[in-house]
Amino acid sequence: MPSKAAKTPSRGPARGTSDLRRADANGSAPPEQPDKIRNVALVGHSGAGKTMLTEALLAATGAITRKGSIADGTTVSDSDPAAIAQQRSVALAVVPVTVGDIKVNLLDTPGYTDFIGELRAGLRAADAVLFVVSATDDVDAATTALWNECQRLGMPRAVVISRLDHPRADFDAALARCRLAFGDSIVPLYLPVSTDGAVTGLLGLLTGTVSQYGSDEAAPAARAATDVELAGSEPARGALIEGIIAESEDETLMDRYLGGEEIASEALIADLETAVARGSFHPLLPVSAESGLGLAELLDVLVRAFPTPAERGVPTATDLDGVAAGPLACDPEGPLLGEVVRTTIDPFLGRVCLVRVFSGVVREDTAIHVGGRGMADRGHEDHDSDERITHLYSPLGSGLRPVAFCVAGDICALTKLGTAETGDTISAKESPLLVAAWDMPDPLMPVAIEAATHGDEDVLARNLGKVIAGDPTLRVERNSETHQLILWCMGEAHADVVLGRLRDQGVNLQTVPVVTPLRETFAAPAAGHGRYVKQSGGHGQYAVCDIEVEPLERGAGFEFVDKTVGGVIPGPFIASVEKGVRAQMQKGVSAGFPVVDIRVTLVGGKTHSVDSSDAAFQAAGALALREAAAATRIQFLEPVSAVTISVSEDHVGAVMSDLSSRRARLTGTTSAADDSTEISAEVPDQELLKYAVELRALTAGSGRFRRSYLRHEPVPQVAAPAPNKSGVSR
Ligand SMILES: Nc1nc2c(ncn2[C@@H]2O[C@H](COP(=O)(O)OP(=O)(O)O)[C@@H](O)[C@H]2O)c(=O)[nH]1
Ligand SMILES: [Mg+2]
Repeated sequence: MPSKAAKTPSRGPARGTSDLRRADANGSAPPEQPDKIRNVALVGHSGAGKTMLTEALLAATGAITRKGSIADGTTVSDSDPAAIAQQRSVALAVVPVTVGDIKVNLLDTPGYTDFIGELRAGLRAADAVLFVVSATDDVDAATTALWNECQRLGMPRAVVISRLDHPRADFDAALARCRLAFGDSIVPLYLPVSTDGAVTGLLGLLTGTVSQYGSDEAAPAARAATDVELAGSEPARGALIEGIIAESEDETLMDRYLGGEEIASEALIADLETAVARGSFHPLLPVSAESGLGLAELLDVLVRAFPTPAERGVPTATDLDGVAAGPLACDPEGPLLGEVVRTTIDPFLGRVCLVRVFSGVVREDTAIHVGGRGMADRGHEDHDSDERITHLYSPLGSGLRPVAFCVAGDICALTKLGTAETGDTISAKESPLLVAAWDMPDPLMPVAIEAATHGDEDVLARNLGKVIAGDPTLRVERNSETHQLILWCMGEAHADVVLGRLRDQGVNLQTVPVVTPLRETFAAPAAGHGRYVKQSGGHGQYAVCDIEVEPLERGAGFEFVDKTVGGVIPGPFIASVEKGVRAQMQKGVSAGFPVVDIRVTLVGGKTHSVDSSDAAFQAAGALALREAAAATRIQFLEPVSAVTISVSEDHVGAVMSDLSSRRARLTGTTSAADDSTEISAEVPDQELLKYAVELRALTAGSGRFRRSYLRHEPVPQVAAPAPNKSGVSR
């Protein structure tokens, strides 16, 4: 049990106007037991109202005195300059609210697909998920896919229909859309009650009482439902009770209910709470962040029905040699096990790591082990180090409040850890542990960047490392053929945020068109004469060589054959010719791309006893290759990738016809278990530059794809680059 008491609440770095409203936010001491904690991820479409709901829950629990607004950029969740600029969340925000003696960590996730890395981090830290669906909009495919994923993982879930105060809000239609998307197991606990077309109250289906909301946000007045209201809600009440009874562990209930017995609502509520925590029952609640409608009811569900961290358990862990660790539980007395779910760079505090603690207690002034594995392909080498916790905080949006400890089940922020990166495991120094790396989606949209000036290159290199450390959905590549610096991003909005962060850190950079690493080869055999002769004044230069060039099969590389006779070129200079040819191949003979798959045969030449040199024969070799290239057609080769696209049945046609416009070669389709189809194709990389964005547009956000480099193939004449106009920066 934590021995130290929490410090007097003080505040993190002041940032944005929302800080002014946080004076008493989250002022209580951290919880000491996991059963006093709930971790709830808010997920759903961008614009569904997650951030405003979070803000309204903060206000409803007295943590802030006044709600901020999205338009003014004053919410607790969205204080990032990029979020304010984009008018939507771009990062995960942890916002604790206190309900009685329970701390509910709300994990407000960004809804936009580009920020799926932030969503993953939120899910990793959560024990239950709240799906926020706007009463005015459809449920998008990405949200449905996430629901199905939570279903597979058995993650407890509830749904709120938000923005009910909106003039276009239609609860019944929204409920029908949720059922269509998530299945019939979605059952409302409350129905909205309207007066003159506006929603003014909530009818509790189990209690038969109505919470009547006034014009102000003060606590609603409770009253008994009228007979008309009760009659109107009867079908929904019946469905709810049957749903609860079907999930109840008390098997006699169904018979008693069907036999006409009135089941006590307390018993039903208890069964409901158990079924929600187990993940087998999914209640739906109507809310309005604007009017405060449904917030108290929602908090009640979060606290009473959502599982405690102890009920959700601990991810499996191993020791550093990969041997399974002993059984772990969400227990403050257990060995320390936590995971860095997010890393950001704060201009004042440096690296800030958000840590979900699974077992044990994180305390100030203790030695810990920080370890990470399995992310080498994203530029995160496997690493282990022992560090010391010097600064421990409870996060509130981007604000931080110092605390002395953080128990199993809770979420804290650690600063001053030199090596910790997203996905790393935090454990006790004397018994280091590792939890398995999580699946991170592959960034598939390349963005080429350059430092604006030579002087900016160092600043860019230094800060790039910091940005990568915090963002496992970003991959950095220095292309060895085009020499471009490529940031692989999830999409354009993600790229904007990444570039914005770099610019904020003082990096002066610009984006440039991505150059596809083409290669050049000879379309037909050709002969080249290389004559490098300079005999005016001083020491002369003399080298002449004749070569024949033939194309080889794909992947053959380069062969050099000497067929000269009679020593017309002395041995060392033959090697010089080869060197010159190779150097020219690297530089290209037409558009600046490297030449591959040719055989060069040296057939003749001339030497001068005084003026011939290694340098002269290198120059002659290069010249000969250029001459040969000029005498024939140069064939460009382009990289082609094997692409596998996973898409729902109704989008297969659109994806197929789009593929045919991308010069793709279909190699097969298979149908997967979950109603989706996998389309395999070979597609030139040139056609995939924006596919991450375009596939999303084609499939209403539901399509996914993977790609891997297959081989270089001839570029059709129409798609070839203009000769000698090199787009390659060297
Ligand atoms: N009328 C009304 N508008 C809302 C409500 N909640 C959110 N909004 C607005 O809907 C937009 C999106 O809300 P936001 O919370 O950023 O959605 P998020 O992307 O899910 O976080 C913003 O313009 C909000 O002001 C609500 O309860 N009522
Ligand atoms: Mg948001």
